[in-house]
Amino acid sequence: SVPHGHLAYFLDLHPDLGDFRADAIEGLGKKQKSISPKYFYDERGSKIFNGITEVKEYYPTRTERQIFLDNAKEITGEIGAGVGVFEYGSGSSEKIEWLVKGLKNPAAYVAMDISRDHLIESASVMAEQLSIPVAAICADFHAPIKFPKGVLKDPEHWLGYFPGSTIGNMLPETAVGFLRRASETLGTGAQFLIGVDQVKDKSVLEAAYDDAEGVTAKFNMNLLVRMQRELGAKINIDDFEHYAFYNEQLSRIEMHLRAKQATKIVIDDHEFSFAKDETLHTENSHKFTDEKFSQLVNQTPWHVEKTWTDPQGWFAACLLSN
Ligand code: AVJ
Repeated sequence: SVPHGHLAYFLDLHPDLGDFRADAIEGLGKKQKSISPKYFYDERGSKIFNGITEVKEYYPTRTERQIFLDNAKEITGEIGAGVGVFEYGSGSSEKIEWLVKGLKNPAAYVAMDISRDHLIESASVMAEQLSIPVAAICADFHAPIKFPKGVLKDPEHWLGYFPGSTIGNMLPETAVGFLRRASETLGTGAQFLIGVDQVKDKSVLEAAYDDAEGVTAKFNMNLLVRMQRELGAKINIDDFEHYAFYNEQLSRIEMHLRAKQATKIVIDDHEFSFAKDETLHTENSHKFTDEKFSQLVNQTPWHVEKTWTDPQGWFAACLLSN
């Protein structure tokens, strides 16, 4: 059993955490070497990511926060009374406070996260800080979820909350699957408030993913550090460099780890050679226009109800209804 302090409930759906060793070996064996960005977020990686959100060039976090704060009245008005808030990825009280404070009689806050420890920790803090029932569900983004019956009073409707443009990490077809699943989870009459990073000048995008302080580089390089430490991989870390560029065709930032010279990575008895300039693809971060995002949403039971943006149009808060 899991200690859950003041939580209304703690539901553990035992998400598949993935197998770093198997996935690294498989990904390094591909023609375009690749690995899932989910492996960025060990304890050190999560700390470095928090650092990214504070660097000058990384506009998404602070722009989204400003959009929420500037439009809180209108957004919460559009959502209405008595909703249950379901956050994809357990948040911090800063990310949720404006919402819970602005909503009329919110019924509950339920956080979902794949990391059990992180979830229990952050949901417990929320339970102390929010004056509404707080529950937690340990699950994967893509898992179908049935809310436990009879624990919390049924909300008027559910509001999904997915800030940060994390949806941009998904390939378009994966995002469609995710949104369909979310509609099933949240039920009919639901809404979904989602942060969506926008297409913009290439130089702004590329600077956001290659900041002068090198925080993003450190975040990316942390994957190699993790492979060394957790998998006993033999890697000459200095042979690699952070590489981020905007792929205009696919409207996405791609992050790679690029070999500065011919080198290799050895894991167990697997040897993976890199030619000079060959890369390990570590992340995609898709950027959207209103039109492209609507096209994606319209392949699911959702439609875009309303969109708020900042004066530069760099980021959008989209409210969906199903
Ligand atoms: C957490 C996925 C939204 O794509 O902007 C930041 C991750 N990667 N800098 C993003 C990230 C490099 C971030 N998301």
